[in-house]
Amino acid sequence: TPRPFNQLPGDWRAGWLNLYRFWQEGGLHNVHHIMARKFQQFGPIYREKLGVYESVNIISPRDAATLFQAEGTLPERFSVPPWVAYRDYRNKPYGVLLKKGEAWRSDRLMLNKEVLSPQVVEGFVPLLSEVGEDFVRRAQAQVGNSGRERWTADFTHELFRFALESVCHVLYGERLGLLQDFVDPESQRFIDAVTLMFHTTSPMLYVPPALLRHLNAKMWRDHVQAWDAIFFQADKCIQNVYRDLRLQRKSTKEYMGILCSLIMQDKLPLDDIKASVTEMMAGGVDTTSMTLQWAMFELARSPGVQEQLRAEVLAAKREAAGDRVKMLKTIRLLKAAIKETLRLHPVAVTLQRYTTQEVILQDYRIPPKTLVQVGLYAMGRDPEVFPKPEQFSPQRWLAAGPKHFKGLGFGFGPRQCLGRRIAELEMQLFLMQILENFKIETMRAVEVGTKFDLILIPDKPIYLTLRPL
Ligand code: HEM
Ligand code: 2DC
Repeated sequence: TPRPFNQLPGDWRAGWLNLYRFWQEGGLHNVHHIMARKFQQFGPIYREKLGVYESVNIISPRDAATLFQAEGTLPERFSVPPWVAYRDYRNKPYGVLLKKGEAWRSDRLMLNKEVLSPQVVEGFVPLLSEVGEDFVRRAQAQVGNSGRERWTADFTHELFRFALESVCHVLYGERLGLLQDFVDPESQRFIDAVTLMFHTTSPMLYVPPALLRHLNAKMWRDHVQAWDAIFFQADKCIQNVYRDLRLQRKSTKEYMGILCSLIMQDKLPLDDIKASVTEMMAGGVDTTSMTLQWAMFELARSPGVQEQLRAEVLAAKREAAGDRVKMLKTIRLLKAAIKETLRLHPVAVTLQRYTTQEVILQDYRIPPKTLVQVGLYAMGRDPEVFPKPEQFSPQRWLAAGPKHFKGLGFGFGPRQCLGRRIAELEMQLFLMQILENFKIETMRAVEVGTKFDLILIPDKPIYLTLRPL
């Protein structure tokens, strides 16, 4: 018979002591390393208490399968307290990210139709390709300007702009012009605000924000300022589209973007549309840009893999006569390379679900309403799950063998990432266009580690070189 909950390994009895140790160890930016170490210490399941938050942590794909298969129709994840606190403080409605229960489900079903369904997603291809082409053009200009036949830089900010331009093109059907030489300072403010919002979230993750609010701590004030800037900018974009639609300035022939479709459907209240569109605009910046940066870094370090990908892309291009939609159907290795990037460099350190019924994990009884976390970062580097985990090998995703609950970078099930299809297409098209035009190189053999800043990011700048083929 399964063992009782109280026998779970882990130091879960002393929540505040644990939180204190965590701070001392510099845990703030090392959540992923601490988790990996705890799995080594306690085995594939452990119970933990940090401050007031209790969780059970698992690492194996089998346990992840058990968890997600029991999640039901209204799955709930850990809802990031400072994000909730901001909305309550400013009286802003929640979007799908923070809604729960039936309210979440009805919004999410409407959004799925316009954001995730295969029919509409194909319509994103021309919009996202156009942005990719502009990036390539800009890179070529930079190569020209350098007078050295190459462009070497820390691409972080270039990729932030690329990502925001991309997500806005599909959301609003309009270009912001972020890949031009002159960048609108307002858009740059939005990008900086999203980074600041993530950065100020992590220190407040385990301290009840109500407490910080009372202390009026600088961290909380910065956090509020960051969200204010995000909502202000998003609102301006949304108002623009709304006005153009009302004045019938938009041509109804071509695809007009996700926001227009949602407004014209008229099935969601405008406030709910705005809340979720704002979340998508903010969610579309650091996520795809960091993943692309990691992908280029890995390809620069594995020139053999890079050549294989390039060969695949060029063959696909010939066969499809340049038709991007067709090309996307044949680039298996490139898709695997993105999965492989997210294995080593997931955006989310964990996936979380509250159990709704009792589940058995590693032969322990886990009661309902328990927060269970899948250690995504730890799983990606566990040699039991991925042999030779340190090797960047897209091929492993195409080889025979079970992949069941191993590729979880975007989460799972009805609560998985809403932007998944946008993110995947954006990254596939970007990498395709880069590989068609440039060799990606790194100058030095610098080891780059990972830092937790709510999302996982590189712990130092990554310098990359693009060299025309
Ligand atoms: C949720 C990852 C890009 C919007 C999530 C979750 C993960 C994730 C792991 C939680 C899923 C779960 O609990 O099962 C990623 C990664 C990205 C990415 C790895 C890119 C590489 C984006 C983009 C957008 C976006 C581009 C916006 C267009 C969202 C939203 C949610 C979410 C709104 C909450 C959905 C809900 O609760 O119903 N993402 N994401 N993400 N993501 Fe993403
Ligand atoms: C952070 O312990 C660590 O996709 C916490 O686009 C558990 C946790 C809960 C939810 C996760 C979060 C972590 C990391 C960032 C995620 C978020 C859910 C969605 C969000 C993974 C792992 C993200 C980046 C969204 C953000 C949209 C937002 C800007 C409006």
